[in-house]
Amino acid sequence: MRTEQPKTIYLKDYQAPEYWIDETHLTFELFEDHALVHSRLNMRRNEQGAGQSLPPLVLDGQLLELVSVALDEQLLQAGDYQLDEDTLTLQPAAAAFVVAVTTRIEPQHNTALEGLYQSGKMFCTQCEAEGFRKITYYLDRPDVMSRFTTTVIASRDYPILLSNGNPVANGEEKGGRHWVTWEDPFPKPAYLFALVAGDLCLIQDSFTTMSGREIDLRIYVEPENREQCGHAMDSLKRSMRWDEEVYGREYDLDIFMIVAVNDFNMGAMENKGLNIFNSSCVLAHPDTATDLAFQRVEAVVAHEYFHNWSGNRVTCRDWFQLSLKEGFTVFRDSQFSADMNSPTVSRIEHVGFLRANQFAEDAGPMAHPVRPDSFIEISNFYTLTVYEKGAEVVRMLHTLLGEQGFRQGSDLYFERHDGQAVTCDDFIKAMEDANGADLGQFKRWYSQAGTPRLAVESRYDAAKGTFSLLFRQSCPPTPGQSEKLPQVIPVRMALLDREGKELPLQFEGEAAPVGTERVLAVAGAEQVFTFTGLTEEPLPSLLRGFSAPVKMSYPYSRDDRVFLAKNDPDGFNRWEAGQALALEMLQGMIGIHQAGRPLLLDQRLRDVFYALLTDRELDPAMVAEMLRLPSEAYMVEVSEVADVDAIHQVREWVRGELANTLADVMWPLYRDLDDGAAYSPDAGSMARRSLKNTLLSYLMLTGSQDAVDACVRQYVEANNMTDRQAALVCLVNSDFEKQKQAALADFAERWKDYPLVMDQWFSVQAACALPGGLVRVEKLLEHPAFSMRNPNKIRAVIGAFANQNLVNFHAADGAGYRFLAERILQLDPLNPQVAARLLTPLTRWRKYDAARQELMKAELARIMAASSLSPDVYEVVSKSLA
Ligand code: B3K
Ligand code: ZN
Repeated sequence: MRTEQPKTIYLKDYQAPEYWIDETHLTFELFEDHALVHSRLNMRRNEQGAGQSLPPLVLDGQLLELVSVALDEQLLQAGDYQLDEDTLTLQPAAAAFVVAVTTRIEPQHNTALEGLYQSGKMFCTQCEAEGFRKITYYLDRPDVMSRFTTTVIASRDYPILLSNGNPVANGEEKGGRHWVTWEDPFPKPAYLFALVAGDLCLIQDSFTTMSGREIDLRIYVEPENREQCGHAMDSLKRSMRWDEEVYGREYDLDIFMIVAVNDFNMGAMENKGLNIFNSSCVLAHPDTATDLAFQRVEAVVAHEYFHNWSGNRVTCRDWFQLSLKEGFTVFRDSQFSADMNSPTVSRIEHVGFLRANQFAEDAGPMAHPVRPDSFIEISNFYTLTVYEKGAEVVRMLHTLLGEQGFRQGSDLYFERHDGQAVTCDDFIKAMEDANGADLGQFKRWYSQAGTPRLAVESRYDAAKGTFSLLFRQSCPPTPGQSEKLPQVIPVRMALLDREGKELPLQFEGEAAPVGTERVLAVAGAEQVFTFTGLTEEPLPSLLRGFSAPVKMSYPYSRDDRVFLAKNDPDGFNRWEAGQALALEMLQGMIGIHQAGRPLLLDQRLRDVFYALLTDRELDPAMVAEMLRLPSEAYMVEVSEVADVDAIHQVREWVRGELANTLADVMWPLYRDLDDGAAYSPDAGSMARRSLKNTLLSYLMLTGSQDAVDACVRQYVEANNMTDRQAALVCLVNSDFEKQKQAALADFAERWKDYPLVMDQWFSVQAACALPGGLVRVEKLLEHPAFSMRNPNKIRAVIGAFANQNLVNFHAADGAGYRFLAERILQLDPLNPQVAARLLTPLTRWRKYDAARQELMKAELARIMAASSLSPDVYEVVSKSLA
């Protein structure tokens, strides 16, 4: 923890490095209470832009004990170098030289989980973004790429010793110690370095690449998890095949390894040839993991694998370009998930998440462009904007250039920049050059923060048979950006007739209609598109598939929305119409509720639901999505001033009304779906479980004995975790105290030895909106399975409470805010990255009423006043209060 004010780093200050590191030779001696790291760096001056005299060599290093440093084999004395908190400075005497450094570190005390640390007994690393400097002194920046050779020496208690690349030698040492040397032939930045040492079991498989090379696939886990790796392995093989087929990308090393660790700050890390994963993103067995967890494992395995090209072979010049690899790779993994599952449902889930969460970030004090201009702590910029909005930007390119044009662009990008560290401009340039396109204006998506608004109106001229769409775009100010320029917004659309059929589309000036769906590239602040040849006024279906991350409005009547929810041939827009209908009604009812008047449900929502429940032709997963009302988080996001109590009460009341008036059609459907079939992980079975469990949660709202009996039976008889957990959620959120306690006790007893399952047990309770949430959460913190050292546990209890349990977290007395602030202050000295992330709900204070604003700000101020904050927490708190 440091005392001086953290510095801001600016993109505009970027300068190429003064030295390169051609080769990096590392030797790790691992002991129980410390590790020695010996590094030998073959360095050379960067001749580009070089002046006469040799500049000093400034190596990054943090929390290191320097044991020795030598330059060209000469041991240096204290006066020969300068050492401060963050750097080691030497003066080279020649343009090429060798630096040899030994540092001593204590992985067992590394609670920040960055650099080299211990998770349980296992040693592992996390170096992105700037963790390598906690291992040894280095040029810890992504544009310095080096060939690594790594030797790991440890006691035989650690039989598995891993690093990047291929194992090239191994041997025994005296005293029961042994060693393995790994060589990675691909130059890489230090953030992709990895090391693992532990007593792990191996699950092995192989993959034959498109050119016929045989790749050795290995998943290493702790022995008790051996049975839970099949899904990750299958997902890996599917990802490898998919990247060959869709992007023409082949794997390059002979081995690909995944290691699962229990203590990990995020989901996973794409280290070259040695991906390290949070165990929650590897392990999946039907008895212990829900369908959602299965899908997450598939997506994260794919994401990290795809990084091998979009991230590792072509990496980022500096951390401002983070979205170059993250936005592109999230886009790639979402395409993969769409291909492996239902594309429409998968898009609906993505968009739901983006709108509830990224839009909120874009409207808050931490709003930043996809390519930020400045940061204090880069760890704070692994955000939804960089990842999710970044992926939407790449998706828009795909929409504008088309499948083939996009592929030509990505081929050129990979070919042109293989082995380089590049920028978002280079990515766009490749897309431009491959397509002869001008993306100059499009690039504003990288530099302007905030969610654009797109207001659409239409005019129908019966006499001329024309229909015009008028688009007006604007973008609200965000911190540091008061004025915004128009962006290129691709609007995928169709025009529907009275039966819901798509009409042929002919622009004014075109000789004949072309197709029934178009992408309109809205580029002006105001722009009109006129269609001709129309004999009746059409109903537009706009922004299909959410073709741009904007807030679009069009003056649909409620009946229009009902019509679209029932008839739009585009599945995504059917869902969207239903959501918009429900949202509009809910918002109206919130006003009525606040005025103290009785609520009444517009029958049209019930009619839409009835149609969904009785149409057996529809995909059950799609029906499940359409039966879900807009989330509380999304309702907060679209509120001017969010009244969380009213949102919760009105939403629950509407759910209850729907359940009570539709129970007669829900029951037979539930019973049909609850057919006791053997568990299967395929998409069709997942879809049926999704609908069944959505129905169960509605039926439980009727409060009937039949419902609770069905729920208890489902809990007891379930042959998979999806059904069991869904029943548990319903019981926990019900007033059936006896059944609830019985299920919770049973669950805890049954799964006490499964940390990931216990995470579910924690989060189901932490998210329960019934009164008394804070007291329950405080009790959960006392549970022996809870630990402030394990990020998964922190997210399962504190994270679930603050992010998902809105009514309890926002309790009017501010107790929820105080609780969170206290936990953050407690966590910051241990793990600043996770502490800073926990702050998110407090940063959204501007969304709430004056009294809550004051309470939230007071807690932020209390954190700010604490004596020694990490730069991570300091940055988020100071920007939130600014
Ligand atoms: N690249 C890593 C994220 C590292 C976060 C460091 N604070 C995981 C991923 O996006 O694939
Ligand atoms: Zn990533």
